[in-house]
Amino acid sequence: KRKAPADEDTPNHDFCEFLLELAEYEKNVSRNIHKYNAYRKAASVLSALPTRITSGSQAKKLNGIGEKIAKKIDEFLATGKLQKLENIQNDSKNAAINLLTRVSGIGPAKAQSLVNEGITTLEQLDKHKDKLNHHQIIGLKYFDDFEKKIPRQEITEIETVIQKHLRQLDPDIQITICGSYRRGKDESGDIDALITHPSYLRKKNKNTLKNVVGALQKCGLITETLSLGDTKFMGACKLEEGSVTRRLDIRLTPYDQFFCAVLYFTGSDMFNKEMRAHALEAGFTLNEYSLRPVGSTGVPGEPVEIHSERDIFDFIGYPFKTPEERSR
Ligand code: DCP
Ligand code: MG
Ligand code: MN
Repeated sequence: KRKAPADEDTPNHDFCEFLLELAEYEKNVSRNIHKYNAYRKAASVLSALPTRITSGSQAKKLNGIGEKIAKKIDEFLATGKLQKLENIQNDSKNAAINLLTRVSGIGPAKAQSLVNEGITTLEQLDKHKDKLNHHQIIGLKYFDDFEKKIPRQEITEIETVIQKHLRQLDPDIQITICGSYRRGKDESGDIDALITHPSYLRKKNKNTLKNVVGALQKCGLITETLSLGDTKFMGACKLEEGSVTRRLDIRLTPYDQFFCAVLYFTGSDMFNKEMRAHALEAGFTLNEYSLRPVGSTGVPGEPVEIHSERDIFDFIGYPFKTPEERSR
């Protein structure tokens, strides 16, 4: 669940680093999602700059960087650190909350209440499993594994295994690995698999996902289930005996919603936010299911017919970006 740190080879990497640390603090400890988004937006803007920022006032000219962040950049340039961040990091309660939120299934509110009950380490958490649900227990069990990045090659191999078993189940099922893998990253935090079937059109398809998960359990690939519904599986898998256990998400999408689903599930989350905002400005509402025009009444109309990812960009007049270009 830790978001990848800023790319180390960009000229403003150190600014991005402290902005992302502040973002984590706002999400996990303050629980201020607006500030979280603001810090992430600022980091994303800075990470895309080809040259080094040399002053706060220069940074302020950028879209997404205001007075407060400009001041922090000046402080960081002058002193090499940020007092606010030092204070945050030196507070042991903050540190404990941050640690516990790294367990899959533990959110900021749960972490807060555990710390209030005096649980501040993974060892203590392990002794109080009665306070955890199934997802959180598995998250704790695989704490180290789930924080290890997954090399691209391993995801490719897992995809091959899944494909083989899907073919045996039903040769018409299609699978696309999305997320950071589809954006071309060398390593990923988890595996995001999207499946669809030509005969699955909107109507509920009660058993497809359960059959898929069942088959992948039977062959030993899926080792844990965190949650399983009609369209969404969250769990864990292992390529072979002795391999690291990996987080695996599977979503089942109706065939006619495939391109909106693949766009959403490819991300990044920041890119999705920007694209959805652009869609609204162009008079459309975009989500993982459909693209719909929003009339003057504000009520969304019937979904637009989509035949490719590019169609979605074209409809809202947004310049097409390949998955590799969507990582900000
Ligand atoms: N997503 C989103 N908003 C969220 C969470 C997810 O739009 N709050 C979408 C975009 C993500 C995709 O789902 O790219 C997959 O989510 P992940 O958390 O798996 O993120 P990534 O695959 O992008 O990165 P990682 O390598 O950390 O898994
Ligand atoms: Mg992912
Ligand atoms: Mn995921």
